[in-house]
Amino acid sequence: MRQKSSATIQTVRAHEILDSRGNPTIAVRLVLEDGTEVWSRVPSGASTGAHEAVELRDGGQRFQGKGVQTAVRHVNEVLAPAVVGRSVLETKAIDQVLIELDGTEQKSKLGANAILGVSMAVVLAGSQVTGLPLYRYLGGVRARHLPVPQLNVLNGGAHADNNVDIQEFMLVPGGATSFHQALQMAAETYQALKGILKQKGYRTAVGDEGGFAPDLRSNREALDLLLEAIAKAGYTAGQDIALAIDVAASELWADGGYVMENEHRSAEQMIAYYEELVDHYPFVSIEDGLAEDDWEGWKVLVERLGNRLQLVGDDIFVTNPTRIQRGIEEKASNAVLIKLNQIGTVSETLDAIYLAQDHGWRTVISHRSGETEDTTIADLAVAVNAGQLKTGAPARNERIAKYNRLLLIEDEDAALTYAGWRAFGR
Ligand code: 2PG
Ligand code: MG
Repeated sequence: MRQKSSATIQTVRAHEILDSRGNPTIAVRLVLEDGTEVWSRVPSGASTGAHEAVELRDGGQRFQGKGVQTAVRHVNEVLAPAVVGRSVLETKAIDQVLIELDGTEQKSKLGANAILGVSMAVVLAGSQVTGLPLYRYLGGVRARHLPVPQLNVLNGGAHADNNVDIQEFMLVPGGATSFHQALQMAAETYQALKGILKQKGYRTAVGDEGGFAPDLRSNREALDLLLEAIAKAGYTAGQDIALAIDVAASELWADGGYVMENEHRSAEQMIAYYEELVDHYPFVSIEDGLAEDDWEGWKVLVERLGNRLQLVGDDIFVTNPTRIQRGIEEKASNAVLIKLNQIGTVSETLDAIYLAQDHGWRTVISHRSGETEDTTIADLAVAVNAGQLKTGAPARNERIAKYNRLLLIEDEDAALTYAGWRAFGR
């Protein structure tokens, strides 16, 4: 291991930059006493859960209220002075300082965006100073698998201006033998899908995560289009590439139930609908099939479908160990979506992941719909053997940056193998 002279933090400075939707977000530049310099960039969601850590926005006129100058100031004036002079190798202790300086349940005082910018910069610097790639620095010798990507190729819901109410329709190339092959299969299917949409006279403009966003007749039509594209690209649906959806059902919640395809439905009716879909299509995963506070519904969902496929909780758990613990006790899921900015520090994110894994839950590391060129989540997925990563379509550079990072990791580290269907218990 190449040990540089000093891991001591010299300066930490935040900046307001733009994310992939053109909204402000935070970048943090951290410099060590030995001159090592790193940048972290914080993502931002659209279908945000009510229980997520708070993303601090300025309000007022600037950027329609979405400025982050206050959060930038909190980094520069409150967080930076508390961490300067400390070693970046003490990640957990530094995260604890950040958490205590905020002192609120949802990091609403200083802002989870401010806190995460610093927390991510600290591990990035730790990786630099130890001479280890980030996934090795975080995962050590335990890091073994490259994740199966979940690629969102048709966008709806809060991520697109179309009439489709399921937020994400994803390709899951678990049948590949390497990450390279998985990405190739997905990219070829994505291009095939574009051709099919054009042929049918549909729009091929894309949504926030790079997936196509045409107006469609139904959710089933979206799924049929994916099957057609998989076949056209020369692959076998279910065997080479399976399907996944993120319903983002918190966004469909209305009057104690759900509005899907213009019909008001109970949780029971939503579950019956998913059962039908799972009977007809090669699904391996349904994310947020029910809403963030519908714990009773989730328990029924798991009873009915939990032994057939992965049921991923995003808004219900918000990467929060306390909520995940409740989910484990109440059998309200069998997998969890992991987003760094839902909880606000790297240490708490690792706690959430290991808690889930220790109880046999699957873990899906995730981007946000508002992203940057930051690739931390790609390394995180490898570090913790998450087995799965969702980071959008194989298009748009803020998505591709993460996939490209994994291509390079696979090229460079022969000790890693592609997780494949093992990540789904097959
Ligand atoms: C989700 C995410 C990412 P957002 O719901 O899983 O796809 O969307 O970042 O808008 O919450
Ligand atoms: Mg989600």
